[in-house]
Amino acid sequence: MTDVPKTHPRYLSLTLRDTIVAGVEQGITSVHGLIAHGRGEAFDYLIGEATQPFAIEAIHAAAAMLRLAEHPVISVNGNVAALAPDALIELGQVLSAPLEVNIFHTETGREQRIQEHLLHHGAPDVLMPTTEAQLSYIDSNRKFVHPEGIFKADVVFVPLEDGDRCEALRKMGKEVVTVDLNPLSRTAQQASITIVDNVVRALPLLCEEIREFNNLTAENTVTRYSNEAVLKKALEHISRCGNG
Ligand code: PTJ
Repeated sequence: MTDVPKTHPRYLSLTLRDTIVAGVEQGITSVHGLIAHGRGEAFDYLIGEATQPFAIEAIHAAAAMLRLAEHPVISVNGNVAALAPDALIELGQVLSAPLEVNIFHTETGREQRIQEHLLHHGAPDVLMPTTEAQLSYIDSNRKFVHPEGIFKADVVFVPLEDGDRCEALRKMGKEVVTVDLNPLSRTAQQASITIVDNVVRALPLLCEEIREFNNLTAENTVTRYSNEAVLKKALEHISRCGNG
């Protein structure tokens, strides 16, 4: 790990960089994941490296949607596995939902290493992609899913996604909850609910919100939620920052 001192003004951001680099070194994160992380960092900088009200609004709706789901599933790629394994496991526990490995960049053994990493962190079980169940409308490695996991899910939590699968899942009639720092990404635009925040900040807040969840107002929360309006607020926030 880095020798950056804790007093460094960018200590947290630099520590996260170390974590993602360690993910690559352990063979969990794809080397492409470093580029995705850098893009995320740029947007995080623009939103002020803090959870903003538009993210809180989306987290509230996401908690309701995930709690109302009959079969929610948490999709895990190489970036999220490295950045937030404990929070992913906690989310699985509060929702009683399975974690499922699903990656875009195929590399021998990486899916197994992600599975082992999550089991090592205390996940009770981790579903793996299969050839038995495949998503429609998509050609990449992401189409291979587990029949009892993403294939069967009514709501899929897919943080840091590439747009294709989000679109495919929506076409298949599933709801998608994502976390993406870029409000302009295809995933952000196509998901049912987009939390525009860093996944390391958003996941613990989402778990907390689900724990304090009020069943009586849940349906209303989901019905009233507008992802378009929330993304607009995120973009307005970014433009205000840009204008000083
Ligand atoms: O492990 P794999 O093979 O499935 O690959 C995972 C990545 C993330 C490399 C893959 O899904 C990919 O290429 O994603 P994209 O298309 O680069 O999109 C990633 C999105 O996540 C971008 O919009 C980034 O801004 C955003 N992002 C990056 N880091 C974070 C983030 N959003 C939230 N929190 C972050 N820490």
